[in-house]
Amino acid sequence: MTSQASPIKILLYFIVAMTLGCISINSYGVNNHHQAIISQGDRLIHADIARSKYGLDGDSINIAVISDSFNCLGTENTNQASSELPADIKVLQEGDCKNDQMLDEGRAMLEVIHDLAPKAKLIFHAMGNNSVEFSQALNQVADNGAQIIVDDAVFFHEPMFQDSVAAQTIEKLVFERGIAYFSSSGNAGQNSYQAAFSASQRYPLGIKQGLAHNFNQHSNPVDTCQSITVGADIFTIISLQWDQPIKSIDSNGSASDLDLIIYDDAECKKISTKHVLGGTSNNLGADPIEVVGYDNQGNQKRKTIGIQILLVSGPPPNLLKYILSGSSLASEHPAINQHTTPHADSSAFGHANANGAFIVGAVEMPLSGQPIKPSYYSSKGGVPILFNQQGQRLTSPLIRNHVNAVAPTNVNTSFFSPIRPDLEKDGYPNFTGTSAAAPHAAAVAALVLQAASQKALTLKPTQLYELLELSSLDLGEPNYDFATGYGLIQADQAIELLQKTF
Ligand SMILES: [Ca+2]
Ligand SMILES: [Ca+2]
Ligand SMILES: [Ca+2]
Ligand SMILES: [Ca+2]
Repeated sequence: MTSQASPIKILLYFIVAMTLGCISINSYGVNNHHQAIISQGDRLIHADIARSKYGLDGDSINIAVISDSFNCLGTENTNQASSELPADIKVLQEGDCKNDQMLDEGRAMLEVIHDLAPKAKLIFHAMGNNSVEFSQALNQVADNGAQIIVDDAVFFHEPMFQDSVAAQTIEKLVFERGIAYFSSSGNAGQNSYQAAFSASQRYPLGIKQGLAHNFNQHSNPVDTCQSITVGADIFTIISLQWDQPIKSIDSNGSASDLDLIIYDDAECKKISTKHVLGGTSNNLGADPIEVVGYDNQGNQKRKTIGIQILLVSGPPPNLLKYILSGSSLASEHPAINQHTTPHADSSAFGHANANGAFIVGAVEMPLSGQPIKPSYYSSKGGVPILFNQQGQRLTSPLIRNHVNAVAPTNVNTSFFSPIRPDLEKDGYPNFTGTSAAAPHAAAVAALVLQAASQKALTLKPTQLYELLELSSLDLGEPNYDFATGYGLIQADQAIELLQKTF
């Protein structure tokens, strides 16, 4: 995409880049094996044991996946792929297949669920273009009987510090309709910067363009330019937000206007004109959000650039935060090179921080004999909610225990994605990113709900979550942590805990 792209094209681009693990598929590798392809994650989280020991298969439990598309690639009915999904999937709305960036990641998620909970009834709905359309998708799948919903969508315009329209819908579905909700944490990893606005007394582009933020937390020497590196051959997105209420969900909106300027060099000498989209909208009375994209497509190397944050008008925010889009491919993953804020690098935001949602991070499926490692790109929880749904500031920040748990990524499906490394070299492409982790958790939830129904029990989502959390294998820092939550999901232990508790 170039800077001449039409607004519609730009919008499309942002939409495309919103789906986690965003990559483009150039070819479809058909294979000739006839046995079922089972995610290696099935074993790692003992879903295989839960099935065999307790006779579970997810029978009669309805699970909905909300993601980019189901069968835009047209490969669903080709030999191997067709045996990897049940015939009666309800596709309520297909993604926009005219957009050549649709990857059928939703179908890959469904394949994972079908491996772990083979008798579960599956539903698909496209995620839509924004939080509002996503909300409609949520209600649609709920009205079609979903008992469990899982999504992997990211909307860079979703608020960080206040519950979005979609986050509010999720809260209702969970607490009023008893639907269990699973969301991938995101692939941003540690790529978030967070600080109070610090006045540098410098106006690098002139007084009218605004006062530059000083990135140096020690104040001196003043540094109004932060070096970051964007991924190779990809469009990197920065979502900058600050602590003022959101206009788009019924309030007065932002009292301040901030801009984010991108330079083609790490010292902020030359403003980038060719590669940048957005960053300078008027935020007064609108949302306190600037979404900026840097187009590095076509360049096979990562690129180091400089960013500047300017206060154009209004009071200086007490808190500003940005999150970079990420990738499960190291060459595509961006980095913040200086003035990092390691104790404030939370990056699971928007509906991936909704009240009542179970947020799933990722661990890499280990090669045999290797330890289990959290994925470097798995987004951390801890983003503070600062405003209530009416836009009034809370007396103290609300921090939810998100991420809730982790599940495996880098696992086999029949088709997704041929351009990711097939690490264990078994000939099946590996599905990577937190998008691959979340459906493992949702499938285990189906086994737990089935086991509960066999005891004539209807579990509330929060009861289900608690069973998954308390039976998880602790990872990372001892006990709960924002990177791995309560730990790695263990399906057999969750069922055992259910049997003991109820
Ligand atoms: Ca399969
Ligand atoms: Ca602005
Ligand atoms: Ca493989
Ligand atoms: Ca831990």
